[in-house]
Amino acid sequence: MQSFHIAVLAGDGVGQEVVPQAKRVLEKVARQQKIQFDFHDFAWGSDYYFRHGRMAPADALDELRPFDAILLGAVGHPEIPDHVTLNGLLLPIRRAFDQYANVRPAVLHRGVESPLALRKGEQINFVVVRENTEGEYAQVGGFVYHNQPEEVAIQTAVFTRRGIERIVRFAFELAKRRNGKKRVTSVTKSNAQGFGMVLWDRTFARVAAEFSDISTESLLVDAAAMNFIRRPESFDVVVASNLFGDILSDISAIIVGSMGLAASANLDPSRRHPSMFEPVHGSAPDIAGKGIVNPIATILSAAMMLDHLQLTDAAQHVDQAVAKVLTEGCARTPDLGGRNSTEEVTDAILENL
Ligand code: GGG
Repeated sequence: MQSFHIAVLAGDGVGQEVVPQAKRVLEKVARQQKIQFDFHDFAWGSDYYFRHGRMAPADALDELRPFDAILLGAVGHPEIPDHVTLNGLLLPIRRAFDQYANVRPAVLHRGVESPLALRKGEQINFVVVRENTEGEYAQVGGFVYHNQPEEVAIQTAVFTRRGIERIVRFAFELAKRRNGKKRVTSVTKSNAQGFGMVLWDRTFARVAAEFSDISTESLLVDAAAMNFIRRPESFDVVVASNLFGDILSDISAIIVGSMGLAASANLDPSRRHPSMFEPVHGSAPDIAGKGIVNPIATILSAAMMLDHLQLTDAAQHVDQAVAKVLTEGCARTPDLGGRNSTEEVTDAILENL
């Protein structure tokens, strides 16, 4: 029997509620497909921080390295600065395991209402590919005269030719594989940021020349934000820097109905390291502990994990079960206008699996 070792980091807030639901789905699909998941739960995150003064042990990355994949819930706590929680757990994992491609699909499912007034028959089905290891998230900079009136903070964005080239190439290859419009949109702000983003534009043009069957478009990030609302149906694969990809994928999540549906994969396409799968949403302290968080973003992230582990049938079965529940509207959490609990939505998905 094929067996997979999965590191599970439920993390903070609603992460503790959605990850057990994704595990229920994975356990059922494993029984059906005659595969096995060995889950190893790591109690890292904000509770760990309150006890030890850090989000995870010093050798956390070494502990995670041997796993086939990582399933993560959320990080963030109202009593700990966000830069501490993010830089203490999530970002080091993405960087250390070279998970340079953050893939965030945006699909408007049948039965789900978009807040946009779409023209009849228009579909939203695109994917944001976010550069995940450098750019504006590179931890380069520092404070001078810390906490003094003349304090200076320097935050440097790092764009490398290698980093841009590999994410742009990943986007083109994804566009080739996808059954979509065969189109890649590159997003920068190169009119204002005349170094890193100019290198991005040049690199995009150079890589695009290798893919004559894929059409291209280059947008400034402000125009991209506008066009996500104005013409969302026109996008297929959108490639953007770390910060822009993060912001744009919140827009893409909400126009397809809810942050509670937005899945993501942090991929090391070379497969040298474990890749990590997580919902786009954070720890949502306002609804944590109420049993009403939507588990679907995490369940769809688990389906992306199955796909990455080359368990294609299993991934499709989970996607189809979710699609059926959304189409029929038989169970919905409040973010989608329903009254069902987190567990009830998972129950409905399990019934359809
Ligand atoms: N689901 C993971 C999570 O908690 N994300 C919260 C967050 O702030 N992420 C920042 C990022 O992805 O850059």
